[in-house]
Amino acid sequence: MRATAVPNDLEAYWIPFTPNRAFKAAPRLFARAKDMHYYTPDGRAVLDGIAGMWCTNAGHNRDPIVAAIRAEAAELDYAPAFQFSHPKAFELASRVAALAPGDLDHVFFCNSGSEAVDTALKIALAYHNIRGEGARTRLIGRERGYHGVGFGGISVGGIVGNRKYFGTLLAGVDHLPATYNREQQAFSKGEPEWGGHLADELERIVALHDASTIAAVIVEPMAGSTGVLPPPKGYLARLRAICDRHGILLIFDEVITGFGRLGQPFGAQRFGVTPDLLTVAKGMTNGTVPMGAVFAKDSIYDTFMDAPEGIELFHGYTYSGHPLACAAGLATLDTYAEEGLLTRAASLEKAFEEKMHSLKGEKHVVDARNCGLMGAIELEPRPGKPGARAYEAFLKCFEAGVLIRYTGDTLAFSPPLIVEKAQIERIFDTVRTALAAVG
Ligand code: PXG
Repeated sequence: MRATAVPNDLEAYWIPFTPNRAFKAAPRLFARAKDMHYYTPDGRAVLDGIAGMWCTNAGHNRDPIVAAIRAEAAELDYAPAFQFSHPKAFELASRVAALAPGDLDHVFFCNSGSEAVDTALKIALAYHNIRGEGARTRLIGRERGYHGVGFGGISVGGIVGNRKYFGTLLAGVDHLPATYNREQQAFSKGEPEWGGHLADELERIVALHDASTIAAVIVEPMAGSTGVLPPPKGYLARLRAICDRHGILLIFDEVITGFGRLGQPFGAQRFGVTPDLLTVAKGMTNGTVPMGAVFAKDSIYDTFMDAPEGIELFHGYTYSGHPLACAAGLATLDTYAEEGLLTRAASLEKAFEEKMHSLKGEKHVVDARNCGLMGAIELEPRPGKPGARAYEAFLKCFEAGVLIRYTGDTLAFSPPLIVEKAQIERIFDTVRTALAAVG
């Protein structure tokens, strides 16, 4: 056991998306990590059932990735991102573009999923503008969608708490209905049979606003944050067809589903539907150095490049394509390739599914759903106290040495893609014991 000194003043740090007062009264800290485990400051091992926050797909502190980041910090700490660049930015863009589906061949770098989403929305608007269709300004998201916390992302997102405090948001946004319906879909394995028709709601929205005013539709191919919602069979293909019919761009937000989570490099490949723009972050650098990106298909990129000489897109960040992030990304891709991690989820999916669905019938469990190495158990909320039951189950798992996530009354699971079957069993056995102990 290795102990780590802990700070004795927790006041200054304002922790994101966390009840700060409760947290500071009983803090949970991690001091280090290796492979499938975190270690608390007092040296207790915690099995990681959620890949950090859906991002450390190759497990923690992998030696080649650590070495690449160290070497780059000593070699090129920073290069200006506008008017200059550095070799690894081009190399990483080429290599990730080669993994992406279809002709999503061009890559714009940013530093997070939120920035990737706002970048994609801006590219969509500018694309129509320079083609002379500047009236296409509307953006369509989906209820229960999570697209980060920028103003663009919360506007197209569909989470009430993330929207209601923050003013008027972007104008001209509409939302598709959520694809989840427990009565029709409870305990589905993989893509639910029911719900493909919900894509046709896009036709209703088009009829209301007219296609000539709509720039883009953005969805997670499989929603993560709001409780792991696999797309109903046929849903994404129908969205694709409606977008094509009306000249609307389709954006997939693959911040969680990108880089192997669903058994293919991207969800687009798993579901056989190719978007026009695709956002990633998290797994791109195995969670090590912040990085996000937008993939654009050839015809979108070419439209910008066909414009008169000059800056084609008035957008970018000081840290777009940061050298450390690029070095981390390249080493991450090597690790994914060497260990077959971008498709490994496919070989573990059945074991993961069976073990997770074996929780059906346990106290409080009203649904279980999964796809790839991503799953959720939904609990009956405690009357008058939504979220309390899941929070308690989450705490009990943590005390028992297993890290999971909870959102509302849903427990979510998304282990690093190096997870072994015995560890999958341990995760769900721990959840079973926790559920038995939760009132
Ligand atoms: N899009 C999607 C689909 C996401 O899941 C973002 C954008 C924003 O990424 P950044 O890097 O700006 O946070 C996300 C982030 C959770 C959880 O457990 C999910 C996310 C982040 C933190 C927690 O539900 N997703």
